Amino acid sequence: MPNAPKKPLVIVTRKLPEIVETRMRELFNARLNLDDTPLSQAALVEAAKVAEVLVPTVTDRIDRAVLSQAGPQLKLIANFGTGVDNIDLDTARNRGITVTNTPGVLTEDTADMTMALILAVPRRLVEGATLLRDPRANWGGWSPTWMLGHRIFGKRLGIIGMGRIGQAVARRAVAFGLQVHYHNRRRLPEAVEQELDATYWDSLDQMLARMDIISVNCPHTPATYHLLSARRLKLMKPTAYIVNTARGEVIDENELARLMESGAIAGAGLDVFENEPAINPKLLASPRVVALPHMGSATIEGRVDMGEKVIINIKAFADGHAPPDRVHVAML
Ligand code: 8YV
Repeated sequence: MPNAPKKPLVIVTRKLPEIVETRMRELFNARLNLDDTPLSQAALVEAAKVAEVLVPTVTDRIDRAVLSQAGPQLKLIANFGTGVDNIDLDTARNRGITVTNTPGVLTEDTADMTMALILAVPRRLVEGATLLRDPRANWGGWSPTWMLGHRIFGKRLGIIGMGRIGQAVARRAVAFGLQVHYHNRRRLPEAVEQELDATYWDSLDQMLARMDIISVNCPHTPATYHLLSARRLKLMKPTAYIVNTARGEVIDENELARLMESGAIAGAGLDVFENEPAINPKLLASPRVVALPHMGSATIEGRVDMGEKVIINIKAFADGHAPPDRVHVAML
């Protein structure tokens, strides 16, 4: 009987859903992280020295230092996540390491969370809910002028980054009566613009100055780091809201906190932060900020689908095929 093909050593940096781990054990020589303790940089280096496939997440910094100490057997980084800003892609490419991600399967969940924040911030959802649980608040009942927020219907939503998630946000926004505007590196085909009833702005500056709500839905790349810089944030109307479910690094967080404090921006819904898990304390202190702990794709269905994508990418690679979700620097 011919020998069974050797299973690749796959090192997974965080605990994944049970069903994903079980399948990985069946298919690969999988080294799992059952107690979910995040790996230090030194532990990542050790993993890269022996793994044939590394499965990191957003919390692992796979930087030049890690990659330059990787052993020659490391041929694939199958990221558990869509964003790949945790990986030094140039160094990976120079060392002949393929990088894959998990696009598509968290689009709808992330768009739902974006829409939830678009609703929550102007309508003061968290403020109201928190208040009822505070025994000191002693709610005396309904009042015509109490807890008033602002209407969503008819307002202008400016989406920055009209990829899969941006378009899924636009579909939801249309159903809520928002006017959809967008800025993107490339203009969408006319048919898609018509379907979404979306207006394109070549100039991000001009769009920012005219929107009631801004939603950040672009990836974090060297080109989008602090895309919403101090100068650009100041272009927003003082009555405008900002929502970010993409990456904290796209917004200058300290400047956002300052502008929120001075009342130059009306409110913010933030699921991601520049230096996670640290958050600028001024943001957390503001009642006009709804802050979430990076939950955009946090559904069990989403995480299982992500795991399935990771497995398909590894399996294809191990069988000598091109994995379906290869990341190319040029496409970011
Ligand atoms: C994931 C995300 O939870 O996929 C992404 O880019 O931001 C998140 O939804 C995380 O990245 C997992 O690594």
